[in-house]
Amino acid sequence: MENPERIGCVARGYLEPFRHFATEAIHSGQEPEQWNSLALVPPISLSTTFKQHSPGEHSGFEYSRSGNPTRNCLEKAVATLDGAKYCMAYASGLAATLNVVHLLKAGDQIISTSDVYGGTNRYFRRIATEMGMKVSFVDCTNLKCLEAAITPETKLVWLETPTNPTLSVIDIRGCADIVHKHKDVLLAVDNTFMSAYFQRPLALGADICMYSATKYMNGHSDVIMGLVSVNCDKLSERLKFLQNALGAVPSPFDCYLCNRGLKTLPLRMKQHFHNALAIAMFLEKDPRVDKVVFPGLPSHPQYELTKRQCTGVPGMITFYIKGNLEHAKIFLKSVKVFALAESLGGYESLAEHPAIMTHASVPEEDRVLLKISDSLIRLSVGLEETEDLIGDVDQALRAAHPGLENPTKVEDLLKHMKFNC
Ligand code: P1T
Repeated sequence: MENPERIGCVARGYLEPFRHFATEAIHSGQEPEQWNSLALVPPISLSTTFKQHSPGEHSGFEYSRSGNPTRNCLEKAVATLDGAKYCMAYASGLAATLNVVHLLKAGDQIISTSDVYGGTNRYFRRIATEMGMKVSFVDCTNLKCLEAAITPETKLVWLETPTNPTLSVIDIRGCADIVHKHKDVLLAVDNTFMSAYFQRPLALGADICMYSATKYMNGHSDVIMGLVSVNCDKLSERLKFLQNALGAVPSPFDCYLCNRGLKTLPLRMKQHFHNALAIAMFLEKDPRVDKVVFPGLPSHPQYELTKRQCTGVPGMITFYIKGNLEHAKIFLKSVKVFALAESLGGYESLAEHPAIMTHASVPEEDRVLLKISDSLIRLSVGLEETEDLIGDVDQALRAAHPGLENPTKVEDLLKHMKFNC
C-alpha cells in the first residue's frame, strides 16, 4: 500500500514544499495570520453579512451563503487533503450530490454504480429523473459493463467505492480511463467510506471527489455535511456558482466542528482499520456467520485492488449472520457497546440492518440482486477498545445462536494480528 502519509501539495494552485498528511490536516488553511487576533483556532464567524468598502468592493466576503471565513478554513484544508485546488462545503452529503447533478441538464444521462447509499439511489431514481435526466444503474466493478453503458447522452458517471453496504471495491483508475475516452463526461467518486486519508480519487483520475462529511471526515457524529473537491478551474467556477445559487450551505458552527474533526483524521482512520480488521478476522472463523465482507481481508474479491488503490481500509464490515431476519434482529437488539443506529464513521461503534434501515428505499427486487438480504448486518466499527468490541459482537452472536461458539482465542488473535498502517 502507498504510504498514507504522503500527499502532493498542489492545493491553492501552486507547488508547495512537501508536507505530510497529518501536518496538512492540522495546518492547511488554518494560518493564524488570516485573523487580526492571530487566533490559532479558527474563530466561528457568525456574521451573515460583511461591510463593503464601496459598492461591490469588499475584503473577500459579502454574504455568508456565498462565502464565510470559517467555511473557508475548512474548504482549504479539505482541498489540500484531497490534492485538489478547490473544495466546496454543503449542508449535507445529499446536498453535495444534488449540486453535482445540477451540472447536468434535462436529457443528460447519469450512470451510477448499482450499489450506492439508499438516499443516493432514491435521489437519482426519484428526483433526478423527475428533472428529466436518465439514470442507469450499472455494476461498475465490471469495467466492460461501464464501457457498454456509456452513450452520447452520458454526462456523469457516479461511483461509490467501497459501495454501501456490500463493500465492493471499484477500480477508479480503470473507470477514469474509460470515462475520459468520451468528451465532456465527468467521473465523480463518493469517497465517504474511505475518507481523504485512505483514498484520493482525484489522483486516480476522477474529476470530482465527494463526501458525506457527516461520516469519517468529521468523525464525531455531531455534524451533517457534504464536501466536493475538484481541480478543474471551469468546473469549480460552476460549482461555486451553484453552491451560492442553490444555497444548501453548512452553518459556520458545523464548519468549525468538521474542521476540528479533520485534525485527528489520520489517527482515527488507523484505529478504525485496526479495530475492524480484528473483528473481521474474528467473524471469518465464526460458525454463527455465513460470510464476512471486509476489503482488508485476503478473502475479499477486490483485496489486491484495495491494496493498490487505497492506503488502508475504514471501519466498515458487512456480514451475513447464519439464519434469517429473526437472527439478525436478535443480534442487533443484543449489542451493548455497538449501538443499533443508522450512519457510520463516528468514534462510536454502530450496527444496523440495511434492508430495513439505510437501504429501505432501494426497490426490493434491486435489493435481492445486490444481495442486501434480511441476514445482512452492517457494522461501523468505532474507536473503543478492540477486545471490548469483539466481546460485544461475540455475546450478541451467542444470543442469536445459543450453543454455537467461535473457537478463536481473542488474545492470540490480537497478539498475532499483522497491522501496519
Ligand atoms: O447523510 P448525508 O450527509 O446527506 O450523506 C448521504 C450519504 C452519501 N454517501 C454515502 C456513501 C453515505 O453513506 C451517505 C449517508 N449514509 C448513511 C446515513 C448511512 O447510514 O449509510
